[in-house]
Amino acid sequence: MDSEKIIAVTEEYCAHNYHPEEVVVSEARGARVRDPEGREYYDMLSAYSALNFGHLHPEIVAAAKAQLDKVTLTSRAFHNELLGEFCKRLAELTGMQAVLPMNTGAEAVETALKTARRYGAFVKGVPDGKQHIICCEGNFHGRTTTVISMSTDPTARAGYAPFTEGFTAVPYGDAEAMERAFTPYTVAVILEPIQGEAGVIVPPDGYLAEVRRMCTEKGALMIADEVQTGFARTGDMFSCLHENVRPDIYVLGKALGGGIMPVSAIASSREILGVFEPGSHGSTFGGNPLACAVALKAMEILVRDDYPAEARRKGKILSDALRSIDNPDIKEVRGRGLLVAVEFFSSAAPYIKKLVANGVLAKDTHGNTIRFAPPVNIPDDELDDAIERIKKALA
Ligand code: IF1
Repeated sequence: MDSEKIIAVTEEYCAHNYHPEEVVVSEARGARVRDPEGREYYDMLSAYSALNFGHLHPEIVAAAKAQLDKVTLTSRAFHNELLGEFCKRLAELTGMQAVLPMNTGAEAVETALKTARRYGAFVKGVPDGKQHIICCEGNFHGRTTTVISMSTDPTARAGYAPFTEGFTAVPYGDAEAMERAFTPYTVAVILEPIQGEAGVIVPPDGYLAEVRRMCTEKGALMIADEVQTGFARTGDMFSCLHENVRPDIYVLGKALGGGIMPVSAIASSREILGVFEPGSHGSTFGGNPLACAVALKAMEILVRDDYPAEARRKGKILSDALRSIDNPDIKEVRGRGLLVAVEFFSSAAPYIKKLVANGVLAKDTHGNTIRFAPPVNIPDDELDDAIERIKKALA
């Protein structure tokens, strides 16, 4: 079928919970995708940073194919060969001791919230039902009802009440405001080291270290949601490392699945994850052998090919190029590593259309900001070509 017919069927039968660009991606490899008519595009969104390894990374595909000939799903009712290896490797990579595997980012966020509440009740002695968690204005942590209970975005909340209680949102980047929000029942702070959906908001230097200090002083758990910023995207293996901060809980997802399938997890200490006993939390697919095989290969590649250094190097090339564009409508270029945003004074929509017309796929957020997040392993010549096309579209 041609693009038009494909889009019509989708419009007819799929809920309109998105407003996608009118581009059908029918084939993809690396940083490039192709539509049914053979038109080619550079993917500068990377599925919101789930494609750090690009489309169909050959080694990850090979790992998936090999596992498909063995076993893909056991549930946690039985052991499988790879779960222990996966948890060990992810614990080492994060500098933590233990891991709880899930599937989507939102599930991992929910798992972190449940961990913190239980830790507060069972270990800190907070009366069960009084657990309090501090989050940040402008946050995006996923789409489940408890997670949007933390959201300050009316679009994410309208009509979904009643919400889960026990959250206080404070201005992002403001350490003093956060310090004032602590109560004796505060069991955790949850934040993105860089806010993605809010438009790639980079907090002031030292902010993460301040949050770490507060949580340590007050015995609250620091939960870093690195679903989008993790796995080299912002130029460090994890964005917290930019300030040498170790959170109590890492929330991880997206790129952990190697661009093949959903894989998420929380990584923490054995003591904190000790709040779980059999039957107290779980997931049908969490930790399945296919997910572990894909994630193990992805983690191997991240380190072997030094993705953090690649993100820093290419991020500078991209940011410098975007800053060189002479267009008075550009308000700011910001970001870190290969998570870069261009904010316009006017709507970003017309620029998105020009980008698509120039063979570049990107998406706007909050109407006036375009996020650029190519695969971290985009070849230099393709990055240069994509930049030339972006310059033409945004000039
Ligand atoms: C959409 C963007 C939105 C995330 C962080 C948890 C999750 C996400 C920091 C949940 C997911 C995705 C979801 C997708 C668009 C995209 C996104 F910020 F990346 F651009 F929405 F804000 N924590 N972000 O960024 O992970 O359950 O989706 O696996 O929902 O529109 P998930």
